[in-house]
Amino acid sequence: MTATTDQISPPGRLAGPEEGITLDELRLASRNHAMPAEAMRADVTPPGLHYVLVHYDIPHVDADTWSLDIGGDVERPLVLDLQALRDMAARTVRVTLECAGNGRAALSPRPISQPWLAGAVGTADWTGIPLRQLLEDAGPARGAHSVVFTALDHGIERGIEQDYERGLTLEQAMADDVLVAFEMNGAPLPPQHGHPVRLVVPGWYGMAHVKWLSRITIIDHEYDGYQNAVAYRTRARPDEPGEAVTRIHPRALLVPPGFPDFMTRERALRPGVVELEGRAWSGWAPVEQVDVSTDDGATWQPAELSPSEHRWAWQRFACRWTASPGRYVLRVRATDGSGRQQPADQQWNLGGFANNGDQPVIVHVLEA
Ligand SMILES: Nc1nc2c(c(=O)[nH]1)N[C@H]1C(S)=C(S)[C@@H](COP(=O)(O)O)O[C@H]1N2
Ligand SMILES: [Mo]
Repeated sequence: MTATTDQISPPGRLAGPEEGITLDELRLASRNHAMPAEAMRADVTPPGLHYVLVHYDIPHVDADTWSLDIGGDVERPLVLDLQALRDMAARTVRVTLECAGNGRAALSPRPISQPWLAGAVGTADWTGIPLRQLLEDAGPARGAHSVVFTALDHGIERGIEQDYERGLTLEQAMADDVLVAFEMNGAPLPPQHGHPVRLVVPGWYGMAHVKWLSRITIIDHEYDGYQNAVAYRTRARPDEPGEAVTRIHPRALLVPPGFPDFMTRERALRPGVVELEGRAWSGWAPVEQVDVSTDDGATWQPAELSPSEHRWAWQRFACRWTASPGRYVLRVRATDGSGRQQPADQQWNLGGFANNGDQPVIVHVLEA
């Protein structure tokens, strides 16, 4: 008898009340790394420090034989190799990418999946061809509704065998700054970030940015594949349809001040005036305010927010703090122009998606 995909792929579940991180979660966590918090200091995340999330295996793709098919309900189906893409007029867009599951490990009960703390984020300069240009070249047929992005990685999720694949509506796909990208920070894409070509959908959570892109298909109905219709939805119970996860909710994170304890990562700091700095972002509207608390959220003061020319990248904020000896819990929270503000608590849902509760940073200010 051969195994069905159900038999080798467990259903989703929540951790028990006292259940620690499982070996399955540790295995995922050691493949999919976070950005170290100290890299929050840089506007563009240095190579290798950007977070990585891969559902299945990193596929081996030969850039010399790779090509991108654009077809389905179009007037002129296209096949483009890497050189053909490189010969077109490219653009570079600075984009902060964040995994929709960022913060999941702190939820209670914890959804068993990639157990992110708060580091599933990074910012890169992505260079590529505007997707709108490629779609216009192919000419969507009348009645075109959605665009499907199919990747070269393949696996099983919750019993369903699939290529990694996501859909956008035609309107979402035609938005400014959506790129079919072949460079990250001025170099060819590294294997783990989608070599040779990936999609970049600025302002959206990571799952929309399909890596190892191989096919773009225009369809005349709403896309109902696994990653859109089943996986990335916020639900309180498994039998609900839930809401699609789309844009990134506002978040601010500190560059951890001082120096860390090896095990706990709690911070030690000498007394005196310190500049607290960090970065803040939102996919809904530009960040308008960042507040800082040094008393665990009891009181807040606004930080100074640096102006930014990059709509889709995080912005620096800073404030001065006169630190005197003692133990402190620092918190920062962002508010964007749509009125969304980071809540004090993580929002719970079954997948642990889009939760953007503000993060405590524990600081011990030493005696002088
Ligand atoms: N083909 C493919 N694309 C993918 C994924 C994947 O597993 N396969 N993971 C998605 C998810 S969930 C995230 S958060 C981002 C992560 O992008 P990065 O690894 O470049 O940071 O890629 C997205 N694109
Ligand atoms: Mo993700």
